[in-house]
Amino acid sequence: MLYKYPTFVVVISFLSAMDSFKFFSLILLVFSLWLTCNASHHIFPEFQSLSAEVFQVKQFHRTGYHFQPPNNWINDPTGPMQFNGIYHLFYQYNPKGAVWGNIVWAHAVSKDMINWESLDPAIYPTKPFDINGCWSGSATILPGKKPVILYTGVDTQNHQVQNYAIPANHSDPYLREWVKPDDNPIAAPGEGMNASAFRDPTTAWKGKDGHWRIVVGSKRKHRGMAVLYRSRDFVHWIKAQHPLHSSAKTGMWECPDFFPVSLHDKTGLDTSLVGANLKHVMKVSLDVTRFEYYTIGTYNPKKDRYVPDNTSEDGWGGLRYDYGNYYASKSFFDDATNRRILMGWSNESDTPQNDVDKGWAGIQTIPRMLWLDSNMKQLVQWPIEELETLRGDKVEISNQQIKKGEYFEVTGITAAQADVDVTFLLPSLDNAEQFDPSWVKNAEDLCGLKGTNVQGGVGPFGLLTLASKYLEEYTPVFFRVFKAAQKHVVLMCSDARSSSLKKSELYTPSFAGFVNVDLADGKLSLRSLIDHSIVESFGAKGKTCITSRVYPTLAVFNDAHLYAFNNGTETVTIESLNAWSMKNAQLK
Ligand code: DQQ
Repeated sequence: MLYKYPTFVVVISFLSAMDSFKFFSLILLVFSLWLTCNASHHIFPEFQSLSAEVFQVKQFHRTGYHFQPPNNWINDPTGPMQFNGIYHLFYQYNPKGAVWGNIVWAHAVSKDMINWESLDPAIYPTKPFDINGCWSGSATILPGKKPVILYTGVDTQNHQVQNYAIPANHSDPYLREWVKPDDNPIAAPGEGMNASAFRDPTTAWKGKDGHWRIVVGSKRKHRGMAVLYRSRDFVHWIKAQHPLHSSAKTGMWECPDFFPVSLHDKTGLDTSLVGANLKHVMKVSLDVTRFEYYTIGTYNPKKDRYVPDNTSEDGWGGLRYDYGNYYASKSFFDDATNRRILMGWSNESDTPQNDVDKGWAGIQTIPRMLWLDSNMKQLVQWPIEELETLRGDKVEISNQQIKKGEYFEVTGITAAQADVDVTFLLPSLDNAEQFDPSWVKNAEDLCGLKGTNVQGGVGPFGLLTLASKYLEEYTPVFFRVFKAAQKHVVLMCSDARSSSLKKSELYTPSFAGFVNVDLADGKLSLRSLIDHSIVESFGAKGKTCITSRVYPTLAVFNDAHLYAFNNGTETVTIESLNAWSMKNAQLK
């Protein structure tokens, strides 16, 4: 059923009273300062070892099909791999509390990366070279089917060093037990290196000279860098004279990831592959702002240097895997299915005290397949197809017009736990709003300025996810099309400002990114994975992705609703909308 949106307008008009650009700029400024002051993991010693068992773990806002352990804090996915048909997810975990601290490598295994069985932690502090923490790293499968984990240990002097671990028993299909040989560490911060900025070794790649290479994230003053190491035997590593790549004023590079992508299709490539038919990707996680950016470029294996293409901005304004709450991601090549798979962590947007109260913090996002777009300038991501096995009841809508100011409810599915895939058909773009070139630098500000409530020409249109019945709460995910000099500019937003009645303590940004899409066919698609407190959205078939963490108070369980809306003057048509209730994943 279609509604003219009186209620919607009342609610959003109320919001719009506060919705001045200055106000949100101020909020953004305050938040940037807050983030800057709180770079790296926030330390809350008083909470670090408060066992979640003493608190009742609240199920409210826990997810149904995203990976979470039963309680406590989690962060980065580490060393994801597929070995003998079993997928391994290791992740940073605090066994003693719901804030960051006491970090070990927790371990879960799966046959499909959706249903997981948790095992005992694989790596935890026991040795002088990791006694103060077992931090992030990667897995490499050496010839002869020998997996090796490289990880950062925090040693007795609180220096970050790189270590290796190998399975205790290769014939255990789950590789439950890992051994840390005594010739660790394999790399320690040398003279002139910052011992607290030297971490997160990548998966290794092998050169034609038979030497393995890895990079380790680091910084020199404010220059972020990927320090290069080489080894013939995987045990003795020598630091190269120069980094594989570095970039001024980007600060500490955490969790670097470096891998090839095919120029021709979606097929994933082995990390060691070089040649003419591929490009390389370098992704880094920026500690200062807690977002990730990547470049597409060329790796010169002879010089061991990586140079980003001039179409990829190499710095703060660079392309992001995800413009929302997404960090410390890591990819791996799945040789069983020839895909490159990306895993990422979605942190809470709530206070540490709330994490402690609820007894858990952090979600792993749905694994994504990753490939190079046909324009060769960016990557494309899409939830792995295995997720579709959790699809239950389905609703289909087609050729439904939504006129200016209308919205309608998508009924018949569990809106708090759903997968929605919609394609909008746009009318003529003649009445799109004019794009001010100064907006190009900051999509998030633009979304803050022009949220769902500011009427446009073509858009805003999209979905209101996790919405309460009378729209007191909703997380809108939507597009807005602008007219620029030579082309149209498409803005995609996932705006958490209206996501919860509980406002004061939450981080509720108007996350946004531009979508580099050709609108010649007049179509724009949006897929959102909605799961109680997370909305993972994929615009234009995965060209722009945004994840939001939200904490509705009314739009929970069966009281959550899903709407499609249009607040542009131009009618848009839903060419097709397919929405599914999602079953729970099995998380044992
Ligand atoms: N988390 C790990 C570090 C890494 C950071 C510690 C990124 O190794 O740099 O838990 O979130």
